[in-house]
Formats: sequence, structure tokens, C-alpha cells
Amino acid sequence: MPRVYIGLGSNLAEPVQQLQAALAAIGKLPRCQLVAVSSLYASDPLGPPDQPRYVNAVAALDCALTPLELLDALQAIEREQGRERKAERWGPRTLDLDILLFGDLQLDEERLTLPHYHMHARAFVLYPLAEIAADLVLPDGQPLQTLLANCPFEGLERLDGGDRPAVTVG
Ligand code: PH2
Ligand code: MG
Ligand code: MG
Repeated sequence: MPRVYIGLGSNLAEPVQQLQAALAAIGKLPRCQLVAVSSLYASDPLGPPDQPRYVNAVAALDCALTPLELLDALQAIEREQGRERKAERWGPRTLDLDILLFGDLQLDEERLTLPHYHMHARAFVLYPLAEIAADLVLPDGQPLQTLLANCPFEGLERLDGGDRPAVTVG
């Protein structure tokens, strides 16, 4: 089964509870096994600044669904938790579930781009990911540690008070 990484984000309606509810729902997905969950991290919004801070995390899943089956399932969870799709790019949301990586798959389709576009430079994705997959290598051969070395931790706040994940190169 491919190892899949999912980025979770919320900045409306009790973000911590939104992420906890989403993780419970992800844990019940058919033909999938939740294998690890990072700590929760708070950060300022990337995009329009007039919105609340986000809470983010990353989960690892072994998944026998197809990528589009998983996308449908994750969008159903987003909808169940009150996600409204608005025109504003990067606007506030109750829940955002992004497939970051689906095994070594590289895909550029209308509904799904893999790896997730922009994950390479977003601290709120890379540091939670490093907590649960420090030795990960992306499908294009780039080690996660190289991306981390080019992406400052600044602005992230680990909500459980733990240390920032170690960066071992750079
Ligand atoms: N998601 C966005 C837009 N901006 N900013 C932070 N800090 N965290 C997010 O998850 C995020 C964002 C669109 O998906
Ligand atoms: Mg997103
Ligand atoms: Mg999304």
C-alpha cells in the first residue's frame, strides 16, 4: 500500500477541534490505515492577512484507495465539517485536507496535482512532515531535509510546546 501524507489546516470554528475531528474521520477511512500524526502547529495565514491564524498538522496513511477515491473521501470530510468553497484564493476555512504525497506518484490532473504544489516551501507543511517522516525523499529525488534547510521555522508555533523538528543538513 502506498504511504500517503495529508496536510490538515483550519482557521475557523475551533481549529484544534476541527483537526481532531478530521483525524478521527481519516482514521475510519475504508482500506486505509492511519500510521502517524504530527503535533499541531499554529501560524500566521499565508495569503490574505485579514483572517485568523491557522492550525496545521500532517498525517501519514497507508492507503489502498486510488488517489481520486481518497480525494473524494477527504472532500466529503471537509464538507461534513462545514467547508464552504469560496471564490477568494487562500481565504479562511473550517477544514482543508490536502494530499501532499501519494507514494512516489507524480500527477498533474485537473483535480489533483502530486506532490501538492507549493508544499516544497511551506514551513507549516514541511516541519510537521519532518516530525513523522524525517528521512523522506520526494518523488523527484529531493530529500525533505534539503527543503527544510531552505525553509525557516520562523512564524511556526508548536502547540504542544515540544522542540522544533531537527534539521540535519544545511
Ligand atoms: N492554507 C491556505 C492558505 N494559507 N496559511 C497557513 N498558515 N496555513 C494553511 O494551511 C494555509 C494558509 C490555503 O490552503
Ligand atoms: Mg491547502
Ligand atoms: Mg485544499
